[in-house]
Amino acid sequence: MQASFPAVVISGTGLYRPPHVITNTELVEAFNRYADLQNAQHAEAIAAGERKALTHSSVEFIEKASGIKQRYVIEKEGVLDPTRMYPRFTPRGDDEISLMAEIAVDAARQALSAAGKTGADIDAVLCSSANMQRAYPAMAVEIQQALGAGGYGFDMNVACSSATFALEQAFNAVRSGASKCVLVVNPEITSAHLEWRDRDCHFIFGDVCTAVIVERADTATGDDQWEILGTQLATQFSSNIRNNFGFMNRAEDRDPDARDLTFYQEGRKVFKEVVPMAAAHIEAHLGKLGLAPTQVRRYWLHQANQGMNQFVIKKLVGADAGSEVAPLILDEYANTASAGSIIAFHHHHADLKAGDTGVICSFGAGYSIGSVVVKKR
Ligand code: CO8
Repeated sequence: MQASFPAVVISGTGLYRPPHVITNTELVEAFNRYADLQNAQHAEAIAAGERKALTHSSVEFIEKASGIKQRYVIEKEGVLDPTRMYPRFTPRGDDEISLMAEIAVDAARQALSAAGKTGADIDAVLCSSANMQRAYPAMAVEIQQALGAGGYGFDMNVACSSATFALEQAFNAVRSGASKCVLVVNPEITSAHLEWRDRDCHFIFGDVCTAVIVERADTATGDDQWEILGTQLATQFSSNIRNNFGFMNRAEDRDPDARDLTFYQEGRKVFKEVVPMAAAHIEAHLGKLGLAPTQVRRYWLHQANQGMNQFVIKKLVGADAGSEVAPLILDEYANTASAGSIIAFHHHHADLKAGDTGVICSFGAGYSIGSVVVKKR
């Protein structure tokens, strides 16, 4: 006999948006100043052929190759200082809330308010993002305490698929009866692990935090509920998106400024390999639920590259679909790692009607792909 599970819904979302914007023009100006300084400093080595001169970045390239026009960051001056090129954060004491927890609590309070819940209603907190501020204690436990939540909390990391993978954990915890109301937060402080001195990737990422409340349909009281019809996760190992920063670095006597200790990738390979994987994954998931891709009203896709999303949608629905079918937010936010598909959902779901279906889907490092199929109640 098949077990019957209660209906589970997403009943609220929240979004922390950092206070500072870096436009492509500002970004490129800072990078080009940095490149000129470096080239002047190493002029002799460059002339002797011992070192390659750095080439200027360009706004036109960034917009054409990615669709990104700007990004939000928590701290701007350090990033744009050509003698620094990364954000400047003030260290906090052990008795102060950490930055990751602070932005997660902000997004969580918005999601709780949208769902008509308080922190006391939450009995599990999943803090899921591409990088963690520290190893322990878990940020999730800190967030749990700050919100006055019960139950348990833990951190998890599946790079750009951290949000969808956490949503599956939340969905399973609620439908199995293990948890009543789960908070998923995705604080992405990408500015601290992006290599702003590398023109191949300096334009890609932005900071943000998203939050999602997952609970049983029979406890949900908010007027904006999305039943989770199913989740599907997949991984396949690849080194094409990588960051070797970790606790072993000191013991390996690594130079802390080594290039592989921040984000790096083979962007073109990622583009080519991940598009067909993501499209096939979504199609198979929908098939299991008895749905054809053309029956889906909206796709809230991972936000890494405008062209990637257009190809995925073309494979799924067989035509160039506009923002009505697959809204883009990366022009404004850039790639926000795991938060991108959730931001797209947060901003672009209010016009859908009861019975409409949609797919939240992430794809990224690992490789990892996660899809969550939802229906408006
Ligand atoms: N300005 C001018 N020219 C440039 C620039 C620039 N800024 N950058 C590169 N170029 C040049 C290159 O040098 C190259 O020149 P040449 O032909 O002479 O060699 C030319 O432009 C073309 O370069 P590419 O082939 O690299 O350009 P693409 O068209 O492939 O575009 C992209 C590059 C935009 C990166 C594209 O490949 C892409 O978006 N790929 C998909 C990447 C992706 O989705 N990655 C996922 C990453 S996110 C993730 O999984 C989570 C990681 C964890 C978060 C980390 C946070 C920091």
